[in-house]
Amino acid sequence: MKRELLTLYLVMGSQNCHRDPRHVLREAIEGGITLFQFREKGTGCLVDSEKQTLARDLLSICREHQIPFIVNDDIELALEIGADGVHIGQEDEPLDLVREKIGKKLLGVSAHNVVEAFAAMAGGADYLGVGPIYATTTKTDIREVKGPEVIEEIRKAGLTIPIVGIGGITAERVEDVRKAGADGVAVISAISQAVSPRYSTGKILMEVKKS
Ligand code: FQP
Ligand code: MG
Repeated sequence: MKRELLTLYLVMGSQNCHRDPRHVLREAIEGGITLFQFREKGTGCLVDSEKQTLARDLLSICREHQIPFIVNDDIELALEIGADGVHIGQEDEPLDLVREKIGKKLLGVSAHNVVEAFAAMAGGADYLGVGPIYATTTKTDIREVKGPEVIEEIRKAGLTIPIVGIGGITAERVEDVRKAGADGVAVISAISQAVSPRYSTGKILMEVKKS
């Protein structure tokens, strides 16, 4: 994959939004996100047909603007709607099995340390989501906060695979995450909870580009 796709990665589900997620996604696209992950998970999230309908709506918005659409966890949904890829964590379906199911689609894998990063790369991940870099309240079942240093360690170990940092990242923190060796940043709240998702996206994008 092209590393530039990871420049500003929006991860989001309806549970993260005060407003219609379709509206939030459109604004984020106008602001300049480069990749989108549909993560319908946690308290208040949609399930079954409602989840599927929202996924299809957000996919078509992404398609209108040539933004690749990744599905978190739910491989079957990704295949059903024709998503561009999936993201899985250490507690999700095994990597080899997922790769087998999705073929050439994009495969993102969460890694929390150098050992997991090597294993994900060996298993055929296209990119790594590394974190939580900073404290976050979006996800409750999280590992300990790592700081940008974990990305530096993975780079020092010789891994050149595309990496996006995730967890509590704001515009002010982008520079440190990039300096550590990340190709880009993934955010949920910084965009989905913003008063103006369009403005916040633009601000974070500017920080990534100048770093
Ligand atoms: N990195 C990214 C990405 N997306 C994610 N969803 C995660 C990490 C976390 O399985 P996981 O993945 O550990 O937890 P959950 O399924 O609750 O999200 F880099 F792609 F932004
Ligand atoms: Mg997961």
